[in-house]
Amino acid sequence: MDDEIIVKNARFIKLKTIADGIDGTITVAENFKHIPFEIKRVYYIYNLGNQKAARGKHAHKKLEQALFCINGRCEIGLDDGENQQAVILDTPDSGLYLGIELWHTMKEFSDNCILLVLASDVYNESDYIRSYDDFTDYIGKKK
Ligand code: T46
Repeated sequence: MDDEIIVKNARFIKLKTIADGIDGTITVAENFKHIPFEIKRVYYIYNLGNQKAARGKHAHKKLEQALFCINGRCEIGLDDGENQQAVILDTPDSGLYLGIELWHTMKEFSDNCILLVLASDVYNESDYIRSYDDFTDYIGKKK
């Protein structure tokens, strides 16, 4: 599993965290500070008890996102059309910036996984590229 991001348009994000001893911990994400875009949508994925669960398998044309596994763990497969890698998300204060034109797959979820996603825009199906062939065509045409 990779500790270093080699694909385009992705990087790890570290959030500000304040530990309050026996009273727990606060982790904070602010627009343009920890998150490199204005957050327009928040969604979260859970109920991932089935070991075969796999999500994603698409890329976005314009949407930028930040993924945080705020409980449990999961694996994110990343493919920019040239390089592929997999990263693990398993701490609530460290996440993944997922930029444009990156084919991504989420899998290997722990039973208790909650994947929180911050997105730069509202839901728009026309921003998705849901076929891998269309993805390679799309990025190929832009070169
Ligand atoms: C992404 C990864 C990380 C909506 O109606 N509104 C929404 O905001 C979202 C996120 C989804 N939906 C609908 C669209 C589908 O009918 O929910 C259904 C499942 O969505 P999808 O198959 O795209 O879910 P994932 O987990 O494969 O992908 C999601 C995001 O959709 C996607 O943008 O990058 O998480």
